[in-house]
Amino acid sequence: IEHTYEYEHFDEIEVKGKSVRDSQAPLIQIIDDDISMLILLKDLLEEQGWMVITNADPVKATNQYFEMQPDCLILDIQLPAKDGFQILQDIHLHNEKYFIPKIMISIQNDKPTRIKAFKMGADDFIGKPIDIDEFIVKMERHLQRKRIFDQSVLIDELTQVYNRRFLEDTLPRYFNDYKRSGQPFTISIIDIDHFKRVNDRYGHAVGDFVLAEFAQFIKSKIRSSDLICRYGGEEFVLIFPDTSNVQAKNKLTRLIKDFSAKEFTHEGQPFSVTFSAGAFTVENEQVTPKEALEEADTSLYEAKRTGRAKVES
Ligand code: GH3
Ligand code: MG
Ligand code: MG
Ligand code: MG
Repeated sequence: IEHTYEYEHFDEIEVKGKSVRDSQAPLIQIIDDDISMLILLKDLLEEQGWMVITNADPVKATNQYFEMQPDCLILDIQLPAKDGFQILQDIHLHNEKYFIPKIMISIQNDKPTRIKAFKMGADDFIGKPIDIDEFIVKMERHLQRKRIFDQSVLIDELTQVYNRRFLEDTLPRYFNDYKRSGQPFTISIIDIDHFKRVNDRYGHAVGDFVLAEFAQFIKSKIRSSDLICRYGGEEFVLIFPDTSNVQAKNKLTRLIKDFSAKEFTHEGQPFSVTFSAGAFTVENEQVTPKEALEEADTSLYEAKRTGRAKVES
C-alpha cells in the first residue's frame, strides 16, 4: 500500500529553536509514520515534563532535526520515502560532533536489523510493541547522559571560541577578582550589524563563514588575558580584565575599524561587515554579573540605534 502524506498536522514546527527556547525541559523528537504511536509516545513523554516534537514526514523531520537540535531522537525504521536508516545516515553525513541519543523503535525486531541499527549510530533499539515502563526508564537514562555531555562542552563548534555556558561559569570569578584587587574590568557585548542581510544575500553557509571569521579575528586582536565567548547567534561577550572604560572603548573602536576594513568575497564580489559594541565597566562592588551584562546590552542597543559600527557605554 502506498503511503500518503496526510499527516501535516503532526509536523509541529512552532517549538522555537534551541538557542531561543525558554524552557529548560529536554526536547525529544519522534519520527514515526504511525499516528497512533506518535500520539501515545507524545502523551507519555509529555507526562514526564519533557517537550516533544513529532514528525510523520521523514524529509521534513531531518530538516527539523538540524534546526531544533533535540536532546533525544526516537526514530521508526519503516517510513515512507526515506527509512530510519537513511535518516541516521543523513544525520551522520552532517558530520555531527555533538552527542544526541538516537533510539530506534521498530516492529522489525530481528537480530540483523538491530545490529544494523547500532552499526549506523543508534544508541538504543526498542522493539514494538513498546513496553512503557522500560521505555520511560531508558529515556531517563539517555537524557541524563545527554545532560552530562552538554555540561562538558565549553567550546562553540562553529566559531571555536568559548560558549555561553563557559561564560556563565567564569564570569563570577572576574567579580571576585575585582573585589580582591579593586582593579576595574570591562564587559562588552558585540553584535554583527545587519547580519540577516549577509544570510539573505549570500546564503547561510557564507553567514556561518563570516561568523567564524569574525570570532577568530577578534580573538587574534585581543590580549591572551582577555576573553571572547559566543553569547548567542551573532553576539559575543568580551571581557577585558584590568581595563578602564576609556581604555576598553578605545580598544573596541579600533577593533570595529579594523574589522570593517576586512574584505570578504562572494562569487568574486567583495563585501564588508561591521559590528557594534556596548561596554560596561565594573568599578563598584554592588553590581552583579547579570546587571553588568544588562548594562552592556543596553549600551549595545544604543550603539545600534544611533548608527551602528560604533561603541557605546
Ligand atoms: P542588527 O544590526 O540590528 O543586529 O541586525 P541583524 O540583522 O544582525 O540582527 P538580528 O538579531 O535581527 O538578526 C541576527 C541574524 O543572525 C538572525 C539569524 O538568522 C542570524 N544567525 C544567528 N545565528 C546564526 C548562525 O549560526 N549562522 C548564520 N548563518 N546566521 C545566524
Ligand atoms: Mg513505520
Ligand atoms: Mg546583529
Ligand atoms: Mg543579534
